[in-house]
Amino acid sequence: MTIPEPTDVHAAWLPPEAFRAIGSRRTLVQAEGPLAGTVRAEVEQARARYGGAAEGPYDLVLSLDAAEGADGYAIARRDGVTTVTGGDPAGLLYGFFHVVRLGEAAFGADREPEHHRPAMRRRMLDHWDNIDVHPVMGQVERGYAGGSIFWSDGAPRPDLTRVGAYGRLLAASGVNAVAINNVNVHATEARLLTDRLGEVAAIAAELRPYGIRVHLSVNFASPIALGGLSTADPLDEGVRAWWARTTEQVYAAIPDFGGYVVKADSEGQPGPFAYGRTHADGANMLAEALAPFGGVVHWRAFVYNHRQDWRDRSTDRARAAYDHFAPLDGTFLDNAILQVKHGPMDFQPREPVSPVILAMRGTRLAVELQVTQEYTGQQRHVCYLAPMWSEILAFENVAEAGDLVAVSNVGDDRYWTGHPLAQANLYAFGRLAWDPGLDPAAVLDEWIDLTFAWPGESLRRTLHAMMDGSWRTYERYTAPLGVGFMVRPGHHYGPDVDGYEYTPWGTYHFADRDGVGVDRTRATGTGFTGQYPQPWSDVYESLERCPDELLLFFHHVPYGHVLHSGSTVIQHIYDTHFAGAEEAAETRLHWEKLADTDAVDPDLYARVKERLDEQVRCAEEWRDQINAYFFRKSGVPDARGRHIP
Ligand code: GCW
Repeated sequence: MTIPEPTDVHAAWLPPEAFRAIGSRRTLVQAEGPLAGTVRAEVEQARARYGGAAEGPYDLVLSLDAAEGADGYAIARRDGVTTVTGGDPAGLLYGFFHVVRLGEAAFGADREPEHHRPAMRRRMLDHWDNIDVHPVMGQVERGYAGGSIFWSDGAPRPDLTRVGAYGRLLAASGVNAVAINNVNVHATEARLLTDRLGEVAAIAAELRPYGIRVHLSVNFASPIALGGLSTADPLDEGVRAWWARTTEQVYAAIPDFGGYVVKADSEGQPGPFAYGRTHADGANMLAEALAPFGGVVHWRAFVYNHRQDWRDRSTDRARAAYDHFAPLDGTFLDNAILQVKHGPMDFQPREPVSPVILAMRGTRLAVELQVTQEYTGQQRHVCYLAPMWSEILAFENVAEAGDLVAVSNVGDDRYWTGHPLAQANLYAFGRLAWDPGLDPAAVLDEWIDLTFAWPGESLRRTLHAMMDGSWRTYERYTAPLGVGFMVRPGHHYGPDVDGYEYTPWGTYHFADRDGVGVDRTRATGTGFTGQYPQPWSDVYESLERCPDELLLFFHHVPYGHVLHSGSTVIQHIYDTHFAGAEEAAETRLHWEKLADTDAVDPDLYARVKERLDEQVRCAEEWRDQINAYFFRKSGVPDARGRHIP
């Protein structure tokens, strides 16, 4: 096998230098089979580059021992030999990349055996890639890194080397599954299930050497659209037979196919409601079709009324997923996985954890994160998301979900992710899915070491200064105190405080001259707080106990309301917006100190610099619009007398 290393693309966290420590030594791979072959090919390529020998005595020995469990491995060092013992061939591959991460440190002092096993069984990226360029959403829905690495303008890309390179990067971060197409499955993309299945098989072939299974988003109405049936009713025998037959053909072409992803009865996608059936009926039908082959269906819980009347204060979009799905707990088949967005709304920079995750103890769950920065700066802003994800994963039973899924931020851009520093989010997702307890700053160090090949302290300090707190900085200059949205409708970039206020989307802040926020209490509001178990049900209900950063998600309060921080809501808005925009400017200053040094490649420097200029501009726009809006509504001046336009 040849290692996929496209020359016109940035190497991200696997530059040749990352393999120097291994490549300059003597390594033995004692295992057979395809994934072991990948490890052997990696070792040989590194050796060819850095002059290590193929014969012993060995510095590094990789072998198998089932005791380490699926995907697991042990690493140890004794008497000058580093050993990696994979529980299975995939574990061997992950163990190999662990050695890559350690670099020279893998060959230093003795190490007691350390055992590593992934917390999540499935560590999965969802692509929102289209085959055809969608008139509104483009080639990749919510993609901020150019086109798709799979398709271009209606056709599969003829050269898929880059897909292989993607698989290699993902394996090095621990990811083992990829859904390749948009959950909004339009007419052309629906055909990937049938007459365009060859395209899926070709992508699967590129990802397979790195232990990654391919999944496919399917359209619930496929029996009608593709099969010529008159119904897609999940309880109809003809429909069930169609799915069984179709699924059998998928597995005939792709024996290790992962399964289906379904967005049903959501934002215009078809689903079981049309037939008076439940989402469990729909999910279980597909689960049954997949079960004989070991496949799974990821059934999304993102179901809400997107044609709400904004005048109607009783409908609450945050309630929708729980209202639809909690009553179905315990009725899903074993291979039907309910995929729940981490928050009850939609990937805002700050949301409480979705009560669906806390409630559905009798259902297999996948928690869905968004690596693509739809609401967090669209890869023009530095926003390192690992600190947010790690808070989410530390909450109650979230880390017990079997699957962690995220929407990918990758496109055909030379740097993969548009903003080169956004690569760190992709890397961190994989690492946190493997071990949710990892410290985000330590994960960032891993990424820095690999990407910049163990740079000096000064670059490391610069990147930490720019990235560690960047999510909180972003939160400061955008919508305040968990209220969310306030973005430009449609593309979702930049501020527009009332942009969604009188729309059917269910995303309101209810600001008036007296106060702001959404009353979701049981006492006087939508009752959403009642969807949480104790203590959260009472914590969020209580004005006194509700955490500041979520205050406006749960409560409508007067501008003079005093936060735990001691500040009033209105003063907090002013202070955080001045501070956030200032922090964005400081972030740029940190980077500018690298100009004319050889710390980073000049092209990469320029790309980041251009994005930072836009971030600073946009942060000032946010600051001024938010501050002006709330000053005009409330009439309360800034206690520190700063200029508000
Ligand atoms: O975040 C929203 C996006 C939609 C997306 C939807 C979803 C794929 O604005 O573009 O559609 O969520 O998650 O299904």
